[in-house]
Amino acid sequence: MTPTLKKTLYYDMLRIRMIEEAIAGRYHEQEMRCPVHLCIGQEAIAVGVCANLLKEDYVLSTHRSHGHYLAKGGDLKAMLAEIYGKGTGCSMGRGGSMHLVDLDVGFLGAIPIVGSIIPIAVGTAFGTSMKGESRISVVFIGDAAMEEGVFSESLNFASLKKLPAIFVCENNFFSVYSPLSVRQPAERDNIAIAKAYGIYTDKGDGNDVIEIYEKSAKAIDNLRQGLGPAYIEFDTYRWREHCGPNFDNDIGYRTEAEYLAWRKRCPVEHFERLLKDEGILSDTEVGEMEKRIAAEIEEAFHFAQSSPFPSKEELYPHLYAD
Ligand SMILES: Cc1ncc(C[n+]2csc(CCOP(=O)(O)OP(=O)(O)O)c2C)c(N)n1
Repeated sequence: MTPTLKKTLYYDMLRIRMIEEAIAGRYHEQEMRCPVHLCIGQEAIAVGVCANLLKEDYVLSTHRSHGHYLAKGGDLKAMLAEIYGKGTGCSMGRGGSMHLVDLDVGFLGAIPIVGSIIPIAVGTAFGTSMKGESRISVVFIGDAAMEEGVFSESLNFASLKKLPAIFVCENNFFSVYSPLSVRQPAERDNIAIAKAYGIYTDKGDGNDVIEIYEKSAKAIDNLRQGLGPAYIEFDTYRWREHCGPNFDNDIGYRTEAEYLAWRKRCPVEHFERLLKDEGILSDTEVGEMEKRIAAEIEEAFHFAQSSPFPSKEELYPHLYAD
């Protein structure tokens, strides 16, 4: 991996972190009136996977999609405007944080109904393969989506047709307040389940962007050579509450000690230390990056806040009713 690529991975993770922190910091102003599912702590997976993709490849995601949208190159101004409910938002202010889309960069969409994006991604991969296109479809899911029936049907069909689809599971161990232990039998092994469908599988550390990049590169490489779909799972941890800007380690479903153990392994700080040890990154460069990102964020928030709300007339177009 070249120093330039390593720096890009670092920059992209730092950028997502700073954007998510900025949303968290301004959420109390009550101008962003949709729920937000922040990905702070999980940035490395979005960045490591998407760094392997071409612009024409497709990405699909869930309720926790800010990082995926940004890592695929989604427009920041349009994302923030969407969260503010403005007409300049990427879904024209109708969708909010959970319905991001940027077709220009292949971010096909995000759906918050758990598991529902999986068959859509498989359909997308089916469509592109029928058309003879070379692009691949990557779908990000959480561990709870594995419990939905469509997960099984989708993997079966993707495997049968050797579709160009990559399933990336961000296993953060919780579905809202429910840990894996109350949702899945202890002996359940997601990798074995995915493997049973005859697809390529791998598992890795969701805090290690290089490992994520390399493991997804291998899966994508297999796929581009026609070897069929892949399921890759990365262990990770969401730092903030399930939905919203706050920390909720005090309410009892997980412990502060567990959070702090993951916090200590911060994917951004960990990678920054590594690059500094390797002599690739300096304090000055980090400072410059932070300054550049902060200016971009400021400009995007200004755009979002100063954009108009959609007019009443804009309510009716794009509905399926007459
Ligand atoms: C079918 C369905 N059931 C329940 C919900 C409510 N819900 C929203 S997010 C969520 C947790 C999803 O957990 P996971 O898929 O692991 O993603 P994470 O939030 O941990 O990133 C639940 C249960 C939903 N949106 N859809």
